[in-house]
Amino acid sequence: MTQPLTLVIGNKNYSSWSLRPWALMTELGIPFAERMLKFDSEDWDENIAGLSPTRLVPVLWEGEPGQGFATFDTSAIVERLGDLYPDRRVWPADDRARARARSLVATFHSGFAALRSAMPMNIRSSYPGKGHEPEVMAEIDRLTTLWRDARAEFGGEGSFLFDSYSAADACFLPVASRFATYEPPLDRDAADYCRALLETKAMREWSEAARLETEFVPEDEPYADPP
Ligand SMILES: N[C@@H](CCC(=O)N[C@@H](CS)C(=O)NCC(=O)O)C(=O)O
Repeated sequence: MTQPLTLVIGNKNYSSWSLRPWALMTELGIPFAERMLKFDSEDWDENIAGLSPTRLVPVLWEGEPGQGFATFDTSAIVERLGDLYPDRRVWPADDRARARARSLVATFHSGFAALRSAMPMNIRSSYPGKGHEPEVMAEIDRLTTLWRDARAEFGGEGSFLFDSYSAADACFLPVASRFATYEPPLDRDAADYCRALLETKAMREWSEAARLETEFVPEDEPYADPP
């Protein structure tokens, strides 16, 4: 019997890593409580050490947060969810599709630094044209090619990368959000895929909450002056 789950997350406007497991759990109907620690807050300073062994978010707790069992880093959290809920299709059922899904997630997790630094997730903001440096555009081209190839080989008629929504799609939600904020030119396949991601129920719910947040985190705001 799985103990109650709590996901420790950061600000919804900015925390791209928190969004991934939150959306995956929400979309797959895995019950959990949310504990938000806002960046640069007293709550963060007082509680991050107790709630996160790495002092980063997200962290998944089984049982009492801070006392139960912690899994940290999004990749490990996704694998833990797959172990706890083998019937929920965290990954595609077909083994080659699953291998490709894991390849896409791993390659994004460990790379695409130019895209991540020039286009930090900022759901409530709109900066069309910002961050369109050549190295960022080259990464976008590489990533959208990986998407197109996965969809062509495994996606069937659906809107997602594989036959149904999976951890791979959750991984790319923040990318779709970045593209909505910075509006780089995208080919039609990539634009359609991003639209499908942004229209998922979990993403709409998260984005609605993100737009209500007012905190300004300077490290994530290269294109705005503090209010
Ligand atoms: N590789 C980690 C990255 C986690 C991460 O960098 N989280 C950011 C927020 S999105 C964080 O906690 N930043 C707080 C800090 O650096 O103090 C993962 O996949 O979970």
